[in-house]
Amino acid sequence: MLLEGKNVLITGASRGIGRATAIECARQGADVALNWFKDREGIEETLGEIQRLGRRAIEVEGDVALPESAGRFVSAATQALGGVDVFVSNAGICPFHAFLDTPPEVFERTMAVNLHGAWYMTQAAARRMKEQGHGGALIAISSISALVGGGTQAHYTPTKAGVHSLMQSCAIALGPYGIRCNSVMPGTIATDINKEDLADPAKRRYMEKRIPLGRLGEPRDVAGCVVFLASDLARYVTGASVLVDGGLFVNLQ
Ligand code: NAD
Ligand code: RM4
Repeated sequence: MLLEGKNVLITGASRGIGRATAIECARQGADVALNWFKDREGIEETLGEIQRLGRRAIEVEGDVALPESAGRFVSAATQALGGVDVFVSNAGICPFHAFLDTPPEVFERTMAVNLHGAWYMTQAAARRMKEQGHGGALIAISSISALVGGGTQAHYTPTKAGVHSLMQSCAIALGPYGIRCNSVMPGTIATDINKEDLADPAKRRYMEKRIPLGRLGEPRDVAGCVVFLASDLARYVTGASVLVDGGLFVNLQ
């Protein structure tokens, strides 16, 4: 019960890594507030699983790309749960596209959701934590893509480097308030975001072969790391980033 008594807010919690993180946080004793967008069926499933664990959960619809979604989410969570202890910026998109003909709309939407959304949400959660006066933990779901490129991800990888950098700057800005800021860098985790990209069996096998642990990641592999960073076990960890990639990043030679 690493998160007993904590209220955890998570964006993009209707499926994938966000859902697994919400469920693991609840299993560890947290109450949760879940942001979602255009995926009612998914969020109902996440809520159902959390209620079965006997924890409190609320859902708040909102497009993270809109600045006003952030204040609404944090206010609703504060009202329903009583405060904000942990905030996880997870919502993201990756519409794989060849660089040379990526249209401006695809680039701008990816930036707006992944980077601007993370920024507004993080700021709103941090403001609330400062008001409460007892610290907190901010965690961004960055990526191995913050460190390496992707030929069909040139609009995406800068957003993941961006949220990693955001956590580094926030660690400095918010340290005086006892607010810890870290990022998690998943490798390749099998979710809907890359279902199509990995549908080609040759590409999937190639990816699997490059991972020392011999398999793609599962959403719950990432959730465990988020729980650690959110918990008091990580009380002296801030400004850090943790790769959760089965060893993929170091497997260069
Ligand atoms: P996913 O597609 O399963 O989940 C993405 C979630 O974000 C969904 O619940 C979706 O509804 C939500 N979302 C999308 N746009 C939104 C918006 N505008 N407002 C609010 N919610 C929105 O994908 P996932 O793999 O679980 O991705 C979650 C995060 O993990 C993303 O930030 C992604 O960049 C990151 N990540 C994923 C991988 C991977 O290999 N799957 C690797 C590294 C990082
Ligand atoms: C990650 C990483 C993965 C990819 C997802 C969509 O950051 O690049 O390999 O599948 O994004």
